[in-house]
Amino acid sequence: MAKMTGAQCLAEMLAGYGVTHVFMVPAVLRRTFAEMERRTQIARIHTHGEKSAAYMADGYARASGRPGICMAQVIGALNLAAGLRDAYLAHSPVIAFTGGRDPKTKFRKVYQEVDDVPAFEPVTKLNATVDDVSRFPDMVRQAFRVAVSGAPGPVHLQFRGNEGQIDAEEADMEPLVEPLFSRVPPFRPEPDRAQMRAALELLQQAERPVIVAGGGVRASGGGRALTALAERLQVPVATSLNGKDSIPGTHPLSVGVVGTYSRESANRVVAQADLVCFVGTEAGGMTTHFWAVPKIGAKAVQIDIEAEALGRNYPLQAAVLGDARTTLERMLEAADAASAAKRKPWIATARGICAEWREKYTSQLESSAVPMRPERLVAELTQRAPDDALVVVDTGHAGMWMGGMFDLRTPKQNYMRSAGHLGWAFPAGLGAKCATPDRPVVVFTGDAGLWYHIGELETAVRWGINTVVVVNNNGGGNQSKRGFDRAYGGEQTQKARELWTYKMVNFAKIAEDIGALGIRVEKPNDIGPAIERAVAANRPAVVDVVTDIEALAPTAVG
Ligand SMILES: Cc1ncc(C[n+]2csc(CCOP(=O)(O)OP(=O)(O)O)c2C)c(N)n1
Ligand SMILES: [Mg+2]
Repeated sequence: MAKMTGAQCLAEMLAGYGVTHVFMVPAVLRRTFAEMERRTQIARIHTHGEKSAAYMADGYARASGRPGICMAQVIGALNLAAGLRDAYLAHSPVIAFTGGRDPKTKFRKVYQEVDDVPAFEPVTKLNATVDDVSRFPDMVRQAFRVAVSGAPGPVHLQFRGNEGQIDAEEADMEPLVEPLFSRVPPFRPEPDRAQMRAALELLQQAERPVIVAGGGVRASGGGRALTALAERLQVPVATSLNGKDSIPGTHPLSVGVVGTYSRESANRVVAQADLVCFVGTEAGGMTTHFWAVPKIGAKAVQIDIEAEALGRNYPLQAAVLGDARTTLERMLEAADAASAAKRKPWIATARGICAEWREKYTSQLESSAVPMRPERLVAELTQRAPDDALVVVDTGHAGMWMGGMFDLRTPKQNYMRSAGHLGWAFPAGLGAKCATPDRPVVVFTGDAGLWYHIGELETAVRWGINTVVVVNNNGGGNQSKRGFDRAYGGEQTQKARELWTYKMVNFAKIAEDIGALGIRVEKPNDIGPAIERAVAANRPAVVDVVTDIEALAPTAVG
């Protein structure tokens, strides 16, 4: 134990946990920032908003498996809480620090203050206050422990003082660090042998099984074990959006993303399966097209690290509690390859369904139309994304186009997606690049998505965060078009377009103005070279691709 300030303790602990960047809007924990400069190499990225700071921390966390740290003073706390929502939905280990009320002044209408703590409740696994400086070490350790354990997720610590001035106080403390909790997963629980065998037997007996792999496979680094098991037993693999990078899209057993933002082939294969094996997925609404694919009552087995996920949405023939990678490895060790032969016809059927999907969409994927088809843009990205690219995708149409039509070509490529919040991808892509500076990071977003946090282009330039942003720019949020047609009882009025269209803007020009590389693309043959140039530039870059505002992504097959 040594007498030290909270600021010294916190700076040393963050460095000890391997934190390389923190994301925030000042002013919070100011003395901690001074100590970071004195004692650590931590980069202190100040952003243009607390929500984007949270998204950057989220992108950092999902890209690296290490907790992402974001911060706000009391007045920015709810902006930060709003930004934890996506991390909560996607099980991303984000740790948020805020300033908070001082017992000496609370309830006296102190400047900028409300009780922020309740607002963090629905978006965190742990939501706690640090009221005495001597609690810094144990509370920070608990924050890391909770964020990365089990199904990971956000944590909030509120530090006393609107700017967390408690960090100036002294106590006898030891800045003890537990490296075990510096990344996901700290533990790899072994499955119960009998339960694992029961699931395996069912998979081996099935004639038309399918595996649905989710974000839990990605978090446990289970992609290789998943692919090996699928190959050994000859089982097609569909994924959730969060699990898209657990098997390359070009693998012969991959049938695509299943659910609502999906690929028709995946939905058809899952709907025809005689057994669905869920691995590391909550089998939530998005992954099952609101429990229509497969239908409730379909024969199912499930593997998850959280007991409460097992059977929540589908009654199970076998439930296996365990780490996804470990469980898949145990199944692989025990798998009977001879059982694969009977699934030859099923594999042929699944391949046929995939071929039908490709044939159906070839004309769009190869379209030379102007204004361009988004399908062509996505096909170009499949071909041009570097072999080790980390692709970060927004929601809405971006999630539909990319989830359904983009393919990862190698196991070294990764994919992360907004769990529902428009505007997440750009800041998340900046955070991801901070976490993995040696990898090309490519963001895919619509124009409405980019507008949300476009100010962070300045952050990217200021810090040299060389993320490439590909904008599917149609001058509006045209995913809303169908919804407004329905709302108007058929076809919307011309005036209704004011509800979802914007001024068509040249984002490449804005990027250039701020000091990034900007490339405007108006012809399909120019997309590929523009992406390659942007990736090679090693600068923050925006590839602004003008596409057809009437183009709508195919809806899910039920
Ligand atoms: C925070 C948030 N607010 C609203 C929405 C609803 N929403 C989904 S897609 C979308 C428009 C998307 O526009 P854009 O990014 O330009 O993509 P496009 O549909 O034009 O391809 C909206 C408003 C959302 N997903 N998240
Ligand atoms: Mg748009």
